[in-house]
Amino acid sequence: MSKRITEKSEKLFAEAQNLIPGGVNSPVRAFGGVGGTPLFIKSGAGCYLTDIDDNKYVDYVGSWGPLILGHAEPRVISRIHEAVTNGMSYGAPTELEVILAQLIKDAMPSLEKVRMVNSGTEATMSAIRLARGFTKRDAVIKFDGCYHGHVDSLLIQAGSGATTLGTPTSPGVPQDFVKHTISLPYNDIDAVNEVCSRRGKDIACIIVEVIAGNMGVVPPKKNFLEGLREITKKHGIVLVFDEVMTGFRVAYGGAQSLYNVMPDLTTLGKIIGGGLPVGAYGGKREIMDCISPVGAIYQAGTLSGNPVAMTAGIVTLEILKDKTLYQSLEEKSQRLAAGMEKVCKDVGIPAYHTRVGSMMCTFFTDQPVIDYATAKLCNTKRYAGFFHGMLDRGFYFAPSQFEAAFMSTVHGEKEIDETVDAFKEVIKGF
Ligand code: HOZ
Repeated sequence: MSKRITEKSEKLFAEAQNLIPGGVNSPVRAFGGVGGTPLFIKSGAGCYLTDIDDNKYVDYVGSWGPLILGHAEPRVISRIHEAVTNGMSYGAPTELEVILAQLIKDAMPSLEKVRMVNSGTEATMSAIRLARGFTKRDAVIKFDGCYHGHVDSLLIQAGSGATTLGTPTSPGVPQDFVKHTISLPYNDIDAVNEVCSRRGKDIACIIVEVIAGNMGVVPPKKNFLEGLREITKKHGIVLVFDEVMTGFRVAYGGAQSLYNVMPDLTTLGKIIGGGLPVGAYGGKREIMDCISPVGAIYQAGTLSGNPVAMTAGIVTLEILKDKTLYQSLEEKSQRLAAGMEKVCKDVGIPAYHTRVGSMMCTFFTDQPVIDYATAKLCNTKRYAGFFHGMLDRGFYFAPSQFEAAFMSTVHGEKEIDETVDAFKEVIKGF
């Protein structure tokens, strides 16, 4: 292992901090959860990232999930080039929006109608408004440690950067804006039942990350999703699956196809933009038709459905239609997760490993992680040691214990085995 030089990143970070709050445009990137200076990235190719000091890393962040095909996938890039030559955005309908909506509906039949937006945050914010307008109720149930973007009413007990930086409930969100939000422990169906049996008639929707991915990766317990479906049906509550991370990631049909539970509304992002900023929400026709201009619930966006982002999404989903890609993602992810798990056992480092398809997490803890309370018991100092040890050896994982690692279709066995070897070296030093 040669000593990495990160002079240019350090210099740029100092400059950036004078111009951009914390030097970053999204908090987790600042390395606050692990210490040190964030890397400034120059380029990405396949499963590799190169920073401005010319250090090369195997990337397990993949732009936080969207790059399931790796960086600068040639077919995606060439179609984007083509799209750009026709103009960037028209603020008027295009055929591309219809094509992407159809691809999404074919993959996830519970989305009878889809509205495109520009980010996951926009998607969840709009879905909440829609559920409230549709049911004419105000209260919303979310789960501790789930993160649905930086929507005011959902920014309580939130995971991701909010947890990483110790502000799961953000200042600046007036109490009045969250007085209708009820946050319950993830995976605790009894708690949901209890609240709904008392207040079912007040609750507009339950929003849940089908596989929680913002407190590390925490899969749903058996019957948790089925329980949510049953309870929401009984009380006329809209069930919203946040599949911003899991849609087209854990399966082509998303986590809902994997667990075979169909929500009323779904939010999407990440992969459906193929690396460009896109979000979407969709679901039952009778609910979706309450949105303006058919219904009265307002939601709009100048850049929504813009042709460049739609093109990136279309080509990505077309490539992903090849189901063998998911099989190979499963095998590679299994190889990495099993390798890391074995290393922890062999070396005697307590760790809990979770994985669903190509989303995975190593929690440094000696007990199972099933919810936010157990996720927070992890040894974050140890995670920081893991993160920097891996970085020094050329492997880029999320700079926070409370995020996921992502495999892409272009990671090879060679990179995976080298990752496991490096991991062994790192944790032997713990
Ligand atoms: N909220 C994102 C992860 N779940 C982090 C995005 C970023 O910092 O770029």
